[in-house]
Amino acid sequence: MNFIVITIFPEMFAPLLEHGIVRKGIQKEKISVQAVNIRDFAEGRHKMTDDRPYGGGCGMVMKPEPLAKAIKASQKRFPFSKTILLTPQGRVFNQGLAQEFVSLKEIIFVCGRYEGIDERICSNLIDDEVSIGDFVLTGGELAAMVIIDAVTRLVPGILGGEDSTEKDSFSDGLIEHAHFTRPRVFEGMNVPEVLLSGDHKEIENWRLETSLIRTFLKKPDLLENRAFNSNELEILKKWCKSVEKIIHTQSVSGPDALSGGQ
Ligand code: 4GX
Repeated sequence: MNFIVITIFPEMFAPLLEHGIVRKGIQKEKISVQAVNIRDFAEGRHKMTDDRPYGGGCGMVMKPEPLAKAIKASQKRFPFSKTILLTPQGRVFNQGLAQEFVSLKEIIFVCGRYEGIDERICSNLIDDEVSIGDFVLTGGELAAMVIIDAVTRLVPGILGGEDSTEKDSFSDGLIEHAHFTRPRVFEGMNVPEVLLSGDHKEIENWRLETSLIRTFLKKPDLLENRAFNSNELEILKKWCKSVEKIIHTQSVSGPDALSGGQ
């Protein structure tokens, strides 16, 4: 997987490339990230990359010529690439898009600054517009980094345990179960007993059940269109029975039965 980022601030990408999984991916030659400086394609003594907007108004717009040259040079180097503009107007990035992007061989990210880029760039040189969320950044660079980060961890052979990306939240449509590590007691709070039992089947069950509960409480919409497997259905039926039992107790003993002890 090869990424090019087109930017006026190529140095911003160094920290992403020097740490953690992205660095590991580069070392293992599973990914590459190259920053292309738009200024290198600018003309004149000042190498200007922005200019005042036609029609007036505040703010600056990125000039089309250097940007077009930078994009064309990158597309020439990456003939099979998709060119993506980071903009709040784009479709919102999510895990599904990350999975879509990881199947691409090459991606070119165009990072705009100021009020944006000259409209005439969009019509011919941009394949797709993506946003990382409904808020306004000062430039596309952080958005590109977010996407590179999320896509990189899906590239096969980069994360240690091959199945750990498949198991984590969203990839299987449920929120992840809780995690615990040593010490056994932290600030008076215990690790759930079942996790110390060594019974792997029970542990798997507990994880699935807490996963389902957390999804039900925090993101119930994820359960609405889900095709449940038999283990999951068992757990849902168990809850159903528990709830029915509670309701049944009420109707047999009457509403006053519970306040009797007060
Ligand atoms: N998710 N921004 C881009 C300048 C700009 C505007 C229009 C091209 C076209 C953002 C986001 C984001 C702010 C990056 C405006 N460039 N990018 N920039 N949210 O807010 O991706």
